[in-house]
Amino acid sequence: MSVLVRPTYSPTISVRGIDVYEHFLLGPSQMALLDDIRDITRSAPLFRPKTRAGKEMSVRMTAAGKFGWYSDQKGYRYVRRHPLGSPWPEIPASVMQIWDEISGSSHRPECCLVNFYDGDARMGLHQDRDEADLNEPVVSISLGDDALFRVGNTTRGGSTESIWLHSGDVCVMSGDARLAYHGIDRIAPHTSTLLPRGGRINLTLRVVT
Ligand code: MD3
Ligand code: FE
Repeated sequence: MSVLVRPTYSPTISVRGIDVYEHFLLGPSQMALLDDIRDITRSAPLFRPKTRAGKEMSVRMTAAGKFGWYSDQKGYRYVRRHPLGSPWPEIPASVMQIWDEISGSSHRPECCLVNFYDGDARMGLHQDRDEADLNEPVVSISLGDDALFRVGNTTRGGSTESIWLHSGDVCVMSGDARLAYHGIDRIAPHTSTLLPRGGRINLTLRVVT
């Protein structure tokens, strides 16, 4: 085979249409990504968004790209600046490469959301539907401690299925799965040594406009 042909990858699990590429990233790539994430959090520090009800979320967040995610009493929305006032840093080339290898999209992601979970953090079941084109996939990268990921249906209620996401796993949500309700029930502390002080980082890549 020509060396110019790109490798193709197959998901190792599919749960409700979400394709999971387990251990897609080997240790050295995970460490390189972590260095790039540290650059992001240096210029765009993690913050704790507030829900519309004014309660602080347990997940801390920041972002890279043209848009980041923000939430306060006015609700959830994409914004062009970090709450401290600066534009978001650029999406690292390492992260763009993963999108190019796995998304199947010819567009570039405009938002790389960085979610940080400490041992007690969780994310309730929700849909991601604030993007203009819901036919564009979402790619998610897990780093650090294992997380119990739950996925349901495209409408609220009904049955759900859960799987553990591990450091280096990459998920692709496209088609009907793009609108599935999903969330993180809990983190399993001390299941990875990637983050010196433990916890989990999730990167989600989205085309916003
Ligand atoms: C299924 N993040 O940022 S990643 C989110 O682990 C979010 O931080 C979780 O849900 C996390 O919105 C889950 C897996 C994931 C991400 C986006 C999706 C699953 C998705 C969008 C549509 C459907
Ligand atoms: Fe989500």
